[in-house]
Amino acid sequence: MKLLFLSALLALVAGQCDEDITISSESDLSQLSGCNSYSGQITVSNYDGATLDMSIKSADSIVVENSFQLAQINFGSLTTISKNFQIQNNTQLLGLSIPKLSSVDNFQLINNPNLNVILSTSFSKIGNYQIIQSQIVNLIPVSASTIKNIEIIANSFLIDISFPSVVNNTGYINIVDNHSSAFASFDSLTTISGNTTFRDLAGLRVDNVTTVSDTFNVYENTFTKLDLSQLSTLSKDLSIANNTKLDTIKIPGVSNLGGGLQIIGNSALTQIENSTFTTLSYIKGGVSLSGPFDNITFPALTRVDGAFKLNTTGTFSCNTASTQIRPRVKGSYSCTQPKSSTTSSGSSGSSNSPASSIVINRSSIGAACITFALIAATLFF
Ligand SMILES: *[C@@H]1O[C@H](CO)[C@@H](O)[C@H](O)[C@H]1NC(C)=O
Ligand SMILES: *[C@@H]1O[C@H](CO)[C@@H](O)[C@H](O)[C@H]1NC(C)=O
Ligand SMILES: *[C@@H]1O[C@H](CO)[C@@H](O)[C@H](O)[C@H]1NC(C)=O
Ligand SMILES: *[C@@H]1O[C@H](CO)[C@@H](O)[C@H](O)[C@H]1NC(C)=O
Ligand SMILES: *[C@@H]1O[C@H](CO)[C@@H](O)[C@H](O)[C@H]1NC(C)=O
Ligand SMILES: *[C@@H]1O[C@H](CO)[C@@H](O)[C@H](O)[C@H]1NC(C)=O
Ligand SMILES: *[C@@H]1O[C@H](CO)[C@@H](O)[C@H](O)[C@H]1NC(C)=O
Ligand SMILES: *[C@@H]1O[C@H](CO)[C@@H](O)[C@H](O)[C@H]1NC(C)=O
Ligand SMILES: *[C@@H]1O[C@H](CO)[C@@H](O)[C@H](O)[C@H]1NC(C)=O
Ligand SMILES: CC(=O)N[C@H]1CO[C@H](CO)[C@@H](O)[C@@H]1O
Repeated sequence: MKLLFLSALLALVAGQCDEDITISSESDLSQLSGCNSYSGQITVSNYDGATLDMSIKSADSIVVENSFQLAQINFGSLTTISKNFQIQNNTQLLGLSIPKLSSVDNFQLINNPNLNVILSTSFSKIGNYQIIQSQIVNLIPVSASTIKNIEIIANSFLIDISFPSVVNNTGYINIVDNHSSAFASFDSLTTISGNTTFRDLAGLRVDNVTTVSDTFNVYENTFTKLDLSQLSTLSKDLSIANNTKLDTIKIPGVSNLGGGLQIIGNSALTQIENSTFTTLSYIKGGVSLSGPFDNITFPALTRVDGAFKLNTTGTFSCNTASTQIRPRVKGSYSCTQPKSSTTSSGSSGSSNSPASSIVINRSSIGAACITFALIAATLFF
């Protein structure tokens, strides 16, 4: 009873612990003294100090933004944030100390371009996890098995991007890093609900993923193998573009692709072989393939509902595509073979023959001879 009375008195002296509050100076901080847990949002904006210390244990939300003097944040007692934890636009911020924070719904570190030291424990409960533009070298570990969105962008010193405990991703994943050695690994991950993009990575491990309910994009990475051996459900588009060293793709278990397929600009990818799309039988959307292909095989393909576009600069020919692939395409079909000096087949209007290749229409040999004569005339006379 006495204790209750005492704390009630303290709260009265110290002010409210349950209203949204904005803090912009060290003296404003006294309004929080006596608050252990805070129901409401604490916003620190245009703060005039170099160090921000708070001893709050929990709050609905804490936002620290646009504080250009701030170098160090110390939230030594903080364990729980039920809504948002946002640290945003603090250009001089170097360090963040959250040694006990283990539960947060929306965790965002955005545009703190000098932030390089985070003192933390692991997140045992986390919704969104977003770190954009910092100099951190280590992620805050996640021990939770479920996570919502993951967004890791432009952290140019970050190499190890691993989420070993995450099993279910109920949102999207967007990992766009710029360290040339960055690798992402999700060793336990089985399901991804939202859009997924992996860009600029030197390594990617998502071996155990079985289900992707949205698009899956793999862009501009430098790894050589894309292994999705456990994947059986891919509900929307698959796009693999501009990966300069990629030479092997393994997605043997997807039989129905719920969207389109794009494989373009992968300069080392010469084979789409039996082990690439072993069981793929139906593609709901269009297909766009462009690259130095020597072999293209879809051993189980029966039907492509969308348009089919092939640009082959390897030895795989439009002739072969025309007999092996074209009969299964319901949408429009086109094949180009820029380097080829032989035929570009596919006789309907949708077939393109670029100017650089010579096309011989066998039913109009006369015309071809006239063309040849004209070329010869310009060359020799
Ligand atoms: C962060 O700074 C940028 C540019 O200075 C500004 O456009 C943006 O609104 C700021 N964000 C916040 C949350 O204040
Ligand atoms: C990543 O690096 C590339 C190449 O250096 C650069 O063009 C791009 O703007 C960078 N992206 C981000 C998000 O920093
Ligand atoms: C992951 O999601 C699946 C399907 O929704 C569910 O059966 C499974 O229990 C979830 N696993 C975890 C660890 O949350
Ligand atoms: C990946 O899946 C395999 C087979 O289901 C399992 O044995 C292995 O432990 C999983 N790996 C991880 C890191 O969960
Ligand atoms: C997912 O991808 C679609 C198509 O590219 C896009 O319209 C949508 O905004 C993306 N959603 C997210 C959350 O990135
Ligand atoms: C791939 O590279 C081409 C040519 O540089 C570019 O136009 C295209 O936007 C890139 N696509 C992706 C998904 O990176
Ligand atoms: C690919 O699979 C087809 C059909 O199953 C088979 O006829 C062909 O020999 C295989 N090719 C290779 C190189 O294994
Ligand atoms: C075909 O690929 C080559 C080499 O990547 C490229 O230069 C050309 O523009 C592409 N043509 C079409 C029609 O996509
Ligand atoms: C080939 O020539 C014949 C006769 O001149 C013409 O009817 C046909 O449309 C031509 N085919 C192509 C693909 O140009
Ligand atoms: C596995 C396979 O079919 N390989 C072939 C790919 O294409 C090259 C060149 O056309 C052939 O020599 C290979 O046998």
